[in-house]
Amino acid sequence: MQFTLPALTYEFNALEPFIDALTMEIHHDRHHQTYVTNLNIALENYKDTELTYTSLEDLLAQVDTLPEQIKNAVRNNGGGHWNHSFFWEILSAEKQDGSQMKELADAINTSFEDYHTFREEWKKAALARFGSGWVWLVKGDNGKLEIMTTPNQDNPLMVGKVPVLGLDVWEHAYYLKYQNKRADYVDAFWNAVNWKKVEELLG
Ligand code: MN3
Repeated sequence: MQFTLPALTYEFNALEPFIDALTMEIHHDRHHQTYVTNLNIALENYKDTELTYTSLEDLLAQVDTLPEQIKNAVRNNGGGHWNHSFFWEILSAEKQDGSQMKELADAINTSFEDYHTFREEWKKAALARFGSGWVWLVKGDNGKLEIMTTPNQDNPLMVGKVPVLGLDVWEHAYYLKYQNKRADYVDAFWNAVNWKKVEELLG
């Protein structure tokens, strides 16, 4: 299976001023492309052996049991490819008010008391993730939504969870505009969330 870089459905500058155009361009065209390229190289070099998967999601779900020679490459680059593909989709140039979407608002209120509490917990998690990683909103076991973070390019699929929202907190995602101020980037993110997509993912 050969993987390819998905095109963005909006311009690099579409998320200004919250996420700047240069960051989007480098993030998509270089960082994401590198994950795709390195994932393909790793799988290409491994094609003679028994490795069966039907999709990237399938591959990531079995990452812990993959052969040692390919495990880290798939974890880092396959995770990187999936995470960024997901991230581009949950961002939107059109400002959306998630609180006006009933199913979404109900899910957040049931899981976190209210939207404000959800935002606070999300920010706390984003700032507590040391170094590089991601913050996620996932479907929990009891039908409620949960916040989790992962290091590097790990993601919820690797532990059997389904994400509905994610935020890249690697420095490459915000450093040009926000430098060391991750908190400001986390706050700005809410202006660029594609809540319609999130609600769709809630299912
Ligand atoms: Mn990134």
